[in-house]
Amino acid sequence: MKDILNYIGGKWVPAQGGETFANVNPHSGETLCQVAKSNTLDVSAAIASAQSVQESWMAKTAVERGDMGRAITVGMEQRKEEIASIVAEESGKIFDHAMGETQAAIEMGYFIAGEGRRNYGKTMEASMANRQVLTVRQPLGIAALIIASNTPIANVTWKAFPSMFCGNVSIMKPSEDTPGTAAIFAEICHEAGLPAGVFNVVQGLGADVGPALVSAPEVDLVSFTGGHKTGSVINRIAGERLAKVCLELGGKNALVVCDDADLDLAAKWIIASSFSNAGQRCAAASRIIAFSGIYDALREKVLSAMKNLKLGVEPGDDLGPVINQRQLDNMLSAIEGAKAEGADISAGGSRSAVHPGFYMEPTLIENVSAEASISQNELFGPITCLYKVESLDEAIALANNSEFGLTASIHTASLHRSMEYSRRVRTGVVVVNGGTHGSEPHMGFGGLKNSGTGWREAGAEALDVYSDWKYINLIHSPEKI
Ligand code: TXE
Repeated sequence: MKDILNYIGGKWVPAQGGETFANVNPHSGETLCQVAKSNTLDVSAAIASAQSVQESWMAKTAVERGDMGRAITVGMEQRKEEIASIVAEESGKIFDHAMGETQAAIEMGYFIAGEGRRNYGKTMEASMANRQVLTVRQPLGIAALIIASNTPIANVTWKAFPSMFCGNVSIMKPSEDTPGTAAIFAEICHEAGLPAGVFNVVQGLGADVGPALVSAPEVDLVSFTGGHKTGSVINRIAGERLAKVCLELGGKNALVVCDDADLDLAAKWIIASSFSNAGQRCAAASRIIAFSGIYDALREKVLSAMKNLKLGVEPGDDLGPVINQRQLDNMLSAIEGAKAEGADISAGGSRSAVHPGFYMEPTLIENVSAEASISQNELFGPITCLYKVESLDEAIALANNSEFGLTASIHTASLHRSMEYSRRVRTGVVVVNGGTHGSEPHMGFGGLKNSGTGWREAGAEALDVYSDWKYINLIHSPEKI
């Protein structure tokens, strides 16, 4: 992989301080390339570049901006193998999974491009005669797009396409763990003829460049995907200057299995939701809640399926490494903490030596209290906990016993149980007889409590994040024929 520079004002430039950091392959632990390690000077340069084209980009019609998004998407389609390879290499994903994510990122591009010929508003009549009102979406200005590493090309396009479509000029700060994915996206934007300065990429460590980007008075919107602790810091800093903030944060998602469920189906979805992407999904199932009558039978099915999971990044493997050493260390210490609180590690629990990279064994934990830190904290790895309940009420109370509220799933043959759970569980997404993950580009996504701040990204709902409504009142007088 070639060294990665910043993309500012349509040019590839090194960090002004001349520093770089290593882009590491989590599967092997090897350095892939060096990356521009930016500081506040680079952030200022990106802001100046964005400002220089803000008016001209805003002046484009929604159709023109949508068509530019389609040209970029076509470019992604033409280079999708290359994109997927970069995603796979720097995030430790199996190539087919990286390609699936790339395809979803492309679908997001086509979906938002289509909004160019929709972008619907409303009209309404005033109480007085000869006064008509129409609503139009208007751009916000400069958007700071700060993203995490778990699904890198999806995280790029979930923000870049709607932000650009709505008429904003954008500065993206990719995760330091997956810099190459945003870089190839910028290359494709450049090749598609996106005007210089409309989309900029500032590479670097969150602590070095994040605060400067978030606190800059020129930045009108901060859209962030990452941990709730970082999100809270961003919300405070940007909130103090009344900037618009959209936070897509973590989850501690519950998958409930009732005593009338199809246990083979439930076990299949437990494995997929808990361990695919090495559990690095905000929508991962990290709490499995089973009715006591089927607990042992379900447990056996899950444990035997876990034994067949293959770690690695080759075709046919099931899960790769976690993204970095720090995350792996966090998980291992969380497991030690759970054991200290009396939990049983029924499978896994250690670093896997199957490959030199940051591999965590798929882990199942039992006999842990709902209040234990491992029941409450998002670990973002292939670790899930199994709980026993006697009733649907108890399952719902346990599912809601979390500071997060992103997704939830229930397995049951009962329509009433599925509707009762869907109504009462405090999350943004509910799935019946499936996994806790799996939304699509045309569906809004987001959660309650520490999972978000009320916005929904993806779907047409994303336009509400990246634009504001204007109400235009037209008063016409009969005297002025
Ligand atoms: O996210 P971080 P990380 C959760 C998950 C994970 C935890 C940490 O629980 O264990 O977050 O993961 C940038 N100002 N999720 O380290 O630290 C940083 O450089 C501005 C759930 O990946 O939040 C990166 O680009 N920016 C989530 C981005 O923020 C700052 C997906 C995310 O980093 C910053 C990922 C600062 N002060 C993690 N500090 C989901 N919803 O899926 C860091 N950053």
